[in-house]
Amino acid sequence: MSPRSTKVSKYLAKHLRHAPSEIGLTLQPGGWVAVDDLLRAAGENGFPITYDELVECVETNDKRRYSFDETGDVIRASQGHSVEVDLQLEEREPPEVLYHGTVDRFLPSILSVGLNKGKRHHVHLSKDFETARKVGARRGGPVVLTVDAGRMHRDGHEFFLSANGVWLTDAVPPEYVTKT
Ligand code: HQG
Repeated sequence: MSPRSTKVSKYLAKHLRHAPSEIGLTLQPGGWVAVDDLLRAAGENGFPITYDELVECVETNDKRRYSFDETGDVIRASQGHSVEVDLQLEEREPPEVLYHGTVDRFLPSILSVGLNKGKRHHVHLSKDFETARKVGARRGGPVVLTVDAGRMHRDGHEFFLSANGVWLTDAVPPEYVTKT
């Protein structure tokens, strides 16, 4: 990602996940907004983005955070929202094991009450260890937890897979979490 794309990505994260109303946008079901509305709102609110910059940001994004629908007329963040929106994700059977990256200081709480979603819609889980390690490293020395996703699913917990490959669930009770 170019430095400009990283800036655009951060702006999109803020307004497609957390604060659309701050620039006069409302997310449609699925989290979609019209590309024209987004570009107009960004320009009117002091962060002009060209259509080509938007496409470059979507296509080169390190985590494929954003996608256009098949018409190309609307865009959304695939996951990570805090604003209330129905992402219309389909329930999926998860792999036997998923990983969650965090830091040491959260461990006592996580091992006692489990993983909770905090401000986001879901707890975010990764299918590979390395991705989880990077997620944890955003906050300090990373600690990777193993989640018994297969067992959770058999016990009735729902899982969803975002368009960019992040596994999502409502909460992970502590009995399914192990420190690796
Ligand atoms: C922790 C980024 C104490 C949890 C990433 C995490 C991801 C608890 C933090 C995506 C807890 C929440 C999401 C408990 C959970 N007690 N701490 N009971 N349960 N926590 O940012 O998973 O770059 O909301 O371990 O790559 O870190 O934005 O979630 O440390 O995919 O696209 O509370 O965000 O993607 O933090 O990250 P977050 P996350 P993007």
